[in-house]
Amino acid sequence: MASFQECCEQLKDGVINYNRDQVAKAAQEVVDRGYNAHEAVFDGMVAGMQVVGKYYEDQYYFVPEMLMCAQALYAGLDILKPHIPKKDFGVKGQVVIGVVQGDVHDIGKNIVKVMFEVAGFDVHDLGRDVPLDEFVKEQLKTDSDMVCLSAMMTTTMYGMREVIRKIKEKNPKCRIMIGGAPVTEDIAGKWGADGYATDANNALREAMRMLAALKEMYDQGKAG
Ligand code: B12
Repeated sequence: MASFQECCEQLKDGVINYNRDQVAKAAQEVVDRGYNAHEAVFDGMVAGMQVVGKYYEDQYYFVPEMLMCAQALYAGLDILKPHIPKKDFGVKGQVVIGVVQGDVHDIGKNIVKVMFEVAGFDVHDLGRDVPLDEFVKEQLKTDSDMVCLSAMMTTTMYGMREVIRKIKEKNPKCRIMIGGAPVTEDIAGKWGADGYATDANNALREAMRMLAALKEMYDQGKAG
């Protein structure tokens, strides 16, 4: 019988070696044994993807390997996602989320989305490589409280600045959070984002803080 630690090792190793079957089997084992699916995502698969990034930097892996690693990760995420326990933190909201134009890295965005969903947020997912104006349109259409922008490349992250500017012009009350590997708190502040987080767990925490503050403003009739 595999321990939780062993399952995480299998998940990590399966992502690194782009072995979808191994990842799916270990993910199923996590579910069958009632282990914590949330922790398995981070301690297993995300940890594996960090090693993949290192391999790519060292030119040991190239794009085809990265792609297969991503596919292996998704095979596990599909199995684990429905078993991440729902939590009611008492703060809920409507959120638009997507990866900005030119960028197809969507694993991080999808993990952030899972965290929002388990907390009971209403998530409008625009996907990846999203034309910048789509964020503005979707926010207005859904009257969402918050827009979350993801970018994984130094070249694509500049699109965020434009989206922030346009959304703030149309609806100053909307809260905007940005994230992804090249983004820093400093950049978020300079570009006028209301929030920033380094990972999906902190993204949820930050979103709840922002939405609670927004609700308080509305309650006091000061919004806008
Ligand atoms: C997997 C991968 C790919 C896969 C993506 C598959 C997919 N469906 O996502 C594929 C093969 C398609 C790919 C392609 C490319 N890639 Co790539 N890729 C990666 C890799 C190895 C892992 C990314 C990942 O999924 N990480 C795991 C997730 C869980 O972490 P994460 O994305 O950081 O997300 C977390 C946080 O950032 C945060 N977060 C993310 N989004 C948001 C949003 C908000 C609002 C918040 C609050 C938080 C938040 O929370 C997440 C979860 O905890 C990285 C290396 C790395 N170190 O990141 C390179 C990397 C991102 N890729 C890179 C490059 C260069 C490319 C290519 C240009 C390569 C090429 N020559 O073609 C293409 C670009 C394609 C394009 N137009 O987008 C570079 C980017 C360099 C840069 N700084 O600009 C990296 C950093 C590799 C490197 N070291 O050079 N890639």
